[in-house]
Amino acid sequence: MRNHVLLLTCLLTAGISAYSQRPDVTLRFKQPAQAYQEALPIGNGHIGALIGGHPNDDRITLNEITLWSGGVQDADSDTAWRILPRIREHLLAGRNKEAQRLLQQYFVCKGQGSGHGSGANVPYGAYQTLGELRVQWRDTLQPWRAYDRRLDLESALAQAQWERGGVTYKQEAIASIPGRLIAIRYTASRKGALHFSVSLHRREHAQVRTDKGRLLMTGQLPNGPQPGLRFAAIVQARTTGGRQTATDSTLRIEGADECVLYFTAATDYNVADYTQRGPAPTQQAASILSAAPPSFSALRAAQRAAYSRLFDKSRFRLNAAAPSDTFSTPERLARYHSGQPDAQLPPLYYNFGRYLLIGSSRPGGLPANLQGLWAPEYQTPWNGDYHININLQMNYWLAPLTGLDELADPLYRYIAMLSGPGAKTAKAYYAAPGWVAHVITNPWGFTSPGEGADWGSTLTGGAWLCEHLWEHFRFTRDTAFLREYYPVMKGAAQFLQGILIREPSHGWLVTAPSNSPEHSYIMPDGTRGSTAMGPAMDMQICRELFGACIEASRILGMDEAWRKELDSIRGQLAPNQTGKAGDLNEWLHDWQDGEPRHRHISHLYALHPYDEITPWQTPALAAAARETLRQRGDDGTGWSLAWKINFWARLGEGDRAEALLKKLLRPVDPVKPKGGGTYPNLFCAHPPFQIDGNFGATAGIAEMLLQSHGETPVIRLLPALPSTPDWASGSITGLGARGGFTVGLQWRNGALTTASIHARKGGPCHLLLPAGKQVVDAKGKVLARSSDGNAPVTFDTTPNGVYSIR
Ligand code: FUC
Repeated sequence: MRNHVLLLTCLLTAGISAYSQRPDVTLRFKQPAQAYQEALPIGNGHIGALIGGHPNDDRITLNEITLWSGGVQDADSDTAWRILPRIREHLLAGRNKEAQRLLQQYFVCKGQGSGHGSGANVPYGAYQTLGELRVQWRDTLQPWRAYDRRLDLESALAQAQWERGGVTYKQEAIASIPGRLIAIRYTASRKGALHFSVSLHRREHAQVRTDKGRLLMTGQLPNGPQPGLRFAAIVQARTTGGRQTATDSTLRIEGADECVLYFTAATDYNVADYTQRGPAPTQQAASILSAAPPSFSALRAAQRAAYSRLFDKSRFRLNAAAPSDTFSTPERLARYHSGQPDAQLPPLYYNFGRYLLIGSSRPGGLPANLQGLWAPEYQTPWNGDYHININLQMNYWLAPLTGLDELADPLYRYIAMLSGPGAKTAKAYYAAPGWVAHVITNPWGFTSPGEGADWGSTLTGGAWLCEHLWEHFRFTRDTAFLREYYPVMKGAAQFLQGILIREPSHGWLVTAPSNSPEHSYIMPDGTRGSTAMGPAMDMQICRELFGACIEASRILGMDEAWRKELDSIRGQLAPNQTGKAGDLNEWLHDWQDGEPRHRHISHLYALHPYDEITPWQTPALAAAARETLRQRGDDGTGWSLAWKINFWARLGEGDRAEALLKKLLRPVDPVKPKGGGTYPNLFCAHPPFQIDGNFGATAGIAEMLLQSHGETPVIRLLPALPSTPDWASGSITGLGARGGFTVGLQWRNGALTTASIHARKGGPCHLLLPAGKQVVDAKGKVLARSSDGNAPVTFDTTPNGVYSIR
């Protein structure tokens, strides 16, 4: 104990100048950021910044999550439904090429769609940077030295420190939760040593001026040729000592002892109704940033409390030591890649993934986009949008697993929002009831097919999103939530129900026309194409959503007749099939892959995220899934690697999952990125930067340690623990399990030692209890004992009851 106190005192007095870091919660650099993939992200779900910490000319990227160009448009081709019978005739007769030709001609969106991924100046729009906050220091002739920069994930504080001319300078930045403020404090070891100018920049569509001593940026983004969303940002400086002056567009700080820069921003995007405009952004920003904002310490204390409440819900620890703590994060990545151990990197990645979700998703805002909310670009890659053939979904896999359910609220609302325009799209293309969303979506309610028939016509995007509504219920047993969102699920199911046709060989019900996300096939006659009927993923999504609606309607006591109908249809859907090569068929037929190593492995949807295939319930299909993964290989884009971690975890193969995690942690150069991996600041490299891989791998780590699957979910402790020394001993708290449980675990030498289960709702708990273990309640009463560790035990729980396994 005395040693601990001593150590703590040393650490506290050393501040950040000592080279100590907590390797599972610290990102660390020895240089200012040269590229944004070296900068430190901070955010509160509404606004965010990338802090580079440059001692001469610091350029801080600023973001606001609703800052989207483009606007509401009608991109539905209203008479497309007339061509549907002809497309289907071709498909039924095996003339896929003709079907795809018609699709490209009549069945894509009206207008320019996503602008081929560069839609900033077309109506689809793009998520854009708000601009840059520039801090230019006055005395830069002398070089800086003793540089240190770090992000502490436990307190969500980004700091940089350097020395120049015998003075130590320090920059500390936080994104205030629950406020919509970012605050950056500058201090120096000598009084009166702060001299710099502060300015705001945006390359286009903005004006900056000073207003009552503050910087005010206002602007309006384009909606194609029309004016679009309006925005405003305010920067205010509060100094202690010295002088602060404002010129036309710059704040000058001279001889200050301390300076705090406050930043806020707002747009007139209306989250409650995207077709309407919200209040004027300038007024919104002015009301957030009052003339006398709270002190940095007050903001920090409030932020710390609000942040810790979320971050501390789950903590993951591996007991093996990290290498010497003098290494920076990029050095650690390089060492790890060269095969040197660093058992603290997986926990760091896990903590960072959760940190990023806390920073980019917050009730009342939009969901985390392709870059979360951190983007320095005016034309973000793929418009930084909401791709719903994997990417948006992957962003939220971790939420129910790692104690961050409440942060998925923007996603749930977004799904409900899409169901409005999606009903119009369903009529326009399929003359079908319910709603549909295809592949690309934006905050302007875009649900039409994309502009390319080969990729843009996957019709299960919206239905896949509904999985998140159902899973939220499975994890929380929150019936009020289910009642609220059931109509959205039902609408997506009604659409699918309305478009199923019978394929000629077996009479199975299939979707048509669709495709398997972004992949292509080669038919036996050599025809290459994408358009198909009944791709495996569509059928799995139908089974999952229909199953969810059947159970939900039963729980809610509604729609009895429809439930029966769905049940009967569900049994007639084309099943999962294994091909002659032993892998799972991606299409209705055993066709060859257009790209055998393709990044999407959509037909394994049934293995993850859906739990239709599990090694214990469907061993033959699990073997086919394993073979599919073998054929696809272990390489891929960032998110593809992350998905593979989840697949291997579901197959119970911890070592493969760890191997994939190691691949994902391969260092990627921001300037010359090549292949999937990790940038110096741990942002996932598709490349380019896409945050889905960060979130997906965080979920994957959780899946390695705890799973809960099946119609009556059975909790499995350590289902895919790697056998390597790094993972041999450790602990994790706060993992969510289906049925309304929160689980904590400890293990040593690869075996579970103890676990605790918190029954949030109460009710029966089904658990695969390891051999030799028993379940006891808070009073020590034994509720269940394991026999051989292979058969699940069931015990009753009371609401808020806590149970131990020992
Ligand atoms: C999907 C993927 C791409 C990329 C894009 C944003 O379409 O196929 O790899 O991640 O989304």
